[in-house]
Order: sequence, then C-alpha cells, then structure tokens
Amino acid sequence: MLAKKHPPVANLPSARWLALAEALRPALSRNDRWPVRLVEPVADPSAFQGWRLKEVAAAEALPARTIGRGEQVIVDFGEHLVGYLRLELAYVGIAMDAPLRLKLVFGEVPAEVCEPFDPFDGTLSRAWLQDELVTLDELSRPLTLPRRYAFRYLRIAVVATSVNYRVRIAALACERVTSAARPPQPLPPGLPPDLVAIDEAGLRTLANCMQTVFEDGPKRDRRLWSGDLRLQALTNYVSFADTALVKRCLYLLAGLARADGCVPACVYEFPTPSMGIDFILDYTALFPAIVLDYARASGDLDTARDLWPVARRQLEIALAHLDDEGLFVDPKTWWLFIDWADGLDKQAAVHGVLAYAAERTLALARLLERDADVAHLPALAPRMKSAARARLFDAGSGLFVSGAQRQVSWASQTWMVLAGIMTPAEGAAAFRALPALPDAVTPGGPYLWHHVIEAMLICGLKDESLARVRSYWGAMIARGATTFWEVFDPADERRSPYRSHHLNSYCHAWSCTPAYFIRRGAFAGIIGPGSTPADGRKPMAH
Ligand code: RAM
Repeated sequence: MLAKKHPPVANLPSARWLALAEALRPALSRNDRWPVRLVEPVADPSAFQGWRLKEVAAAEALPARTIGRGEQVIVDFGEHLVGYLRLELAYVGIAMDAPLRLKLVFGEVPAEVCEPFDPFDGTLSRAWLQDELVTLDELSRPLTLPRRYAFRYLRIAVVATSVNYRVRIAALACERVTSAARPPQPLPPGLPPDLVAIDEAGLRTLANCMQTVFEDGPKRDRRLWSGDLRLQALTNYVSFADTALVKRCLYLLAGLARADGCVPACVYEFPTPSMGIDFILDYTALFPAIVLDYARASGDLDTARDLWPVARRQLEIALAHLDDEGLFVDPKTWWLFIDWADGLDKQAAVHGVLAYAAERTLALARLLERDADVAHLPALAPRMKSAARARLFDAGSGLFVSGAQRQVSWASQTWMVLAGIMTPAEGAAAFRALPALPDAVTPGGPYLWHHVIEAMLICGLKDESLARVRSYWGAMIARGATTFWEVFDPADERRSPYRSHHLNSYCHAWSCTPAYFIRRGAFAGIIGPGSTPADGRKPMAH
C-alpha cells in the first residue's frame, strides 16, 4: 500500500549513501556441513505439524546405499543451515544409458519434506518453496546447485533412470554461508540449560539471517525489512557485535528513500539496490529508533548525524496522521503492521508506536545536539498521552481499547506501556488481567511477543516475562526448532499469514530476541542454575 504523498525532501544524498552501503558489503564466511543421519517420515499427531522424522541410519550409511526409480532418501543435517548444496553422485549397474532425473526438496521443518507442496494455494509465490528438478546426463562432476537454500532436511527422490542403473550418493555437503563470522560474546554465567538452548537457537536464527544484509528470513523473503532490522540489530549488539552490517543496512534503507523522504519498509539488494513496494507506517516511525540504538551501541555519532535528516523525516511523515487532539487516526492509506493476529484493530497500538517513536527521536536529537530541529516534540508527548487517555482508556477495566469497536488486545496495552502512556502499575495490572479475558486479541507471532516481553519488563513483571519466553520460544525448541519461526501459534501449528504453512519462514529475524533479553541481563537475579522452566518441562536437547 502506498503512503500519503509528502513534498520531496531536497538534498538527501542518496547516491553517496548507497555508495557507503556498497563499501560496507561484508564478505561471507563459508564452512562445510554434512548430514548427521538418514531419516524417514512418521505421521505423528503429537509431533510438530503432524510429522516426526525417525532416524533410520547414521549419515555414514549414505554412500553405501543405492536408490532406484521411485525411491528416495531423506537426510538430516542436524541443525538449520543456510548455504549451497554439493552432491557427488555415481551410478551402479550395467550402464547409465539414460539421463538421471532427481527431485530435491529442502525443508526447514519436517512437513516440508513429508508433504507434497502441490496443489498450492498460498498467497505468495510458489517459487519460494524449495524444490528442484535436476536432470543429469552423466555423473562425473559434482553437482552444485546455483541457488542458496535454507534448510535442515533434504529429500532426494529419483524421479527417472533407466532400468539399467541405480544411483549412489557418494558425498553430500552444504557450504554454510553467513556474515556473522566472529564468535558471539559469552553468555552470562550460570544460565539454566533451557535458556542456553533458547539463546543458541536465537543466535543461530540471527547468524543464518546475517548475510550481505540482515535478511528477514533466508528462505523467504530474503530481504532487508526495517522492522526486522531493529530487533536483529539489538540482538546483534549483545552477541556478534557487528555494527558495520547495521550501518550498511541503515545506509541502504536511507539511500533508497522515496522522493518525499519516506524510507521503504523493505529493500532488495539484487541486481542493484532498489526500493521495495511496501510502506508500513509503524516501521517508518520506528526508523529513528534504529539509528538511536546504533549510535548508542557503536558510539558512531557521525553516521547518526549523517542519517539525522532522514530519521527525523520518518517521524514527521508518521505524525502527519495525528488528529487535532494528537490522537492517531488510521488514514487507511498505509499498511499498519504491529502483528499478524487476525482481526486486530491497530489504532491504539500504532498510537503507542508513534508516541514511542517521538520519544526515541527526541532522544536521538539530544544525543546529536539537534534539539532545535525538533523543538515541537517535548510538547507533543503530553498531548499524545492525554488524547489517548481521554479517548482510548477504559477506566472501568483499566485497559486501553482500540478503534470504533473499542477492541481490547495485548498489542494495545503493550505499545501504550512502551510509549509511557500507560504507567508500569497499570500495565502490570493489565498483563495480569489479559490472560483471563477471552475476547482480548492475543499476539499472533514473535514480533509482537518481543514487545510484550519488553513491556512486561518495564512493568516489573520479570518472572512473568521470563515465563513467557520459556513457554513461547521454549515451546518451539520442544517442537524440534533449532532456529525460531516467523509465526508460531501453539494452538494452531499450521497457522500461516500466507494460507500455507509451507510458505512460513522457520528461521526468522524478528524471532531471535530471547537472546537479546538473556544477554542484556533482563532476567538477572531470577535466573541461575537452580531455576527451572515455568511449566516444569525438562530442558530439551535439539
Ligand atoms: C513479512 C516478513 C517480514 C515482515 C513483514 C511485515 O513479509 O515476515 O519479516 O517484516 O512481513
């Protein structure tokens, strides 16, 4: 959806910014990884999405096997990987007197290698699903596929041979690529094993998304989204500490701003950097927060100063949608994101985002000594607060409501807390009340859950926020995750915003943040070797 047009901003040095971004393109580190076992599908209603992959042999058994027409083998690489596949094949039989046709299916989760992709009814391209047909006339050279894949499982099926030969997989490797080359900073000591596992999956998620930009998901959409970048950058500062990649991404987004100065929600790198077609009001408003976080983490105030004109412009564009009293009113011309929850009314949450963004922008201005540029902001905060409290606060329930239907949601309370419009005491009462309210719209995915955790921490609900990290992200680990997912609804494991659980990304940028909370010490004082998962589950190995 295209945003309301604003007048062009003169003199944004887009070409210089894009050149700076190009100069910061990172080298990728490359390492081979090999399968760890051979598996076969077992339909199991108690397993994630109904499929379990049972070990049938160690990976060492693979070269001794032969596969004939109509047969298949599934290999498990033991963890989620992003990289390039290399296969060495040989034929066994009288002669290779006809080409070999293979089907290769890559899966981030078992369902992708256990279920057919077709008929396909998803709302995004079928081409995101990672299957290939390969036809080979002879097998003397290794087969390297040109495309990069995101996967843990690989199904290799022989579609056609002649009757005179079978196929042997002599060698199989994945060249893993990432720009997260240096080892992460050490974890706080004495962390219980379930949180170590959650941190590890969080960092693997982040590393696998760290390519030549911070991608949202290495399977899909494989591009830089500003909303994802904000959370990836925060986790990166306390782990891989690669501030140069954040800087590159900030310059890419800024360099690709529209004529009116609006930064797109996403950008493409290839063949040349270009602007994505989506504009998300909440992402736009939060751009200055990414610059502020970057400036604080890196100390690089020069870059923040360079980006200041575009940062303040994002807030200006977003605040154009406040009414006379300072309340956000949905102009219906923008994509408002906030979360994937169905039926969520976003007015209150976006109002909270805008107030939060205004506060961050002011903090950035102060850090850069550019207060004069935003002299109107100090007076705006109390206006936005009183408008929200007058028109969106329900004194009876103590909760913020949203839209004409006065909808109650986790999203609204969360962003009102983050904006400082709801007090920590009110927020604590709200977060305690919400689980018992059947009509309150619950979060639809990890992006909003991240903000819920952050808001709970502000409200002093340390134990509750830790319990949520354990019960939500821990539940992905319990279901076999080695990276965290784009969407996860424990009550509906096939839930997808794209009408296809195969299209969901299972290594997704915005889900990596438990590692951020753990590493920044958010749970200090309540975690230690004796602490156990809230639901009494045993920590899972993965
Ligand atoms: C999807 C991706 C991305 C997210 C946007 C809003 O396409 O999952 O991560 O930022 O939606």
